[in-house]
Amino acid sequence: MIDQLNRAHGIAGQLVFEAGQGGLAKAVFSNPHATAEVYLQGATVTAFQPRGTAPALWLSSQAQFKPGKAIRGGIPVCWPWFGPHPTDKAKPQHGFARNAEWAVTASALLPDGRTQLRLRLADTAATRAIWPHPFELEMSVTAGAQLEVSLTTRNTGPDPVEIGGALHTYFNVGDISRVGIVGLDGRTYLDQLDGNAAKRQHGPVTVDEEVDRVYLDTTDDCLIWDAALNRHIRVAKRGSRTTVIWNPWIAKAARMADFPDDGYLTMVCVETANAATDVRTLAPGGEHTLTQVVSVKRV
Ligand code: TA6
Repeated sequence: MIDQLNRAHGIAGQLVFEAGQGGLAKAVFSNPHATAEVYLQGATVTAFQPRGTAPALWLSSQAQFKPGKAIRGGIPVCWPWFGPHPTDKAKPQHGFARNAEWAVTASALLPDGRTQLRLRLADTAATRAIWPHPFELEMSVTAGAQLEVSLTTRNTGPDPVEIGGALHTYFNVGDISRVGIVGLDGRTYLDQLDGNAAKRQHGPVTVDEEVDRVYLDTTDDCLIWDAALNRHIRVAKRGSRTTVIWNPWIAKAARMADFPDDGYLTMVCVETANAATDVRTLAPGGEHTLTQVVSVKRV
């Protein structure tokens, strides 16, 4: 498997496939701009580190790397719904794309020195048993000074389908008590911790308790100001009008087996989503692309 991947898609000195944690296949990017890693499990980007700065993404030290299990950290792909299934709680939280093994379809060294990997997931009997629709999903991961991740959904079936989801990105921060997230001031959010009550954001988002919010009607960039690491991380997006902010804080961190008890101190999720009022309906043959662009700036 690994040898086959390297023969078909490896790029000498830029992109190599190897057995990662739990023996799961991963692609390792290395170019003059940055290093990055993508597991075929869930097409999960688990690392992105621009040269000269600390890792931009947070990956749980207790993440379980095994088939069928979402990797805790990096950029899990929530699809074809965000959060619990709208009507059937027995269906997997955040859909099934992050639990599935994706196939590599292409790789490229782009003229500007960035490295690109493309992966694909299409319907199977197993997915149709969960969600009775044909589909084709493509993930494109491009690593350079910025990380660009795009998830394209194609409706390959005869009926319209409703698509939700998110690029559920875990960002690495030096000290959550010294973090402010700018870009959501004045926006309405649904507070997932208060019965989805609609509230308004005043000023930067700061975290000193569990935060689980779906911000509505926003296409703006978010800036994660990280004083402890003297940097900010810009999170830009396309194809999304909802941004989710999450930090589990102490009690929830302690309850998650794949999340270290003190992990909440050095992470925050800023997720590029199609959730709540922002789910999309795709006509037969239609497609939708959800894109997140991450860049780091020392300040
Ligand atoms: O993005 C926020 C959220 O929906 C939270 O409610 C929390 O459940 C988080 O996702 C992680 O979900 P997971 O299924 O990966 O444990």
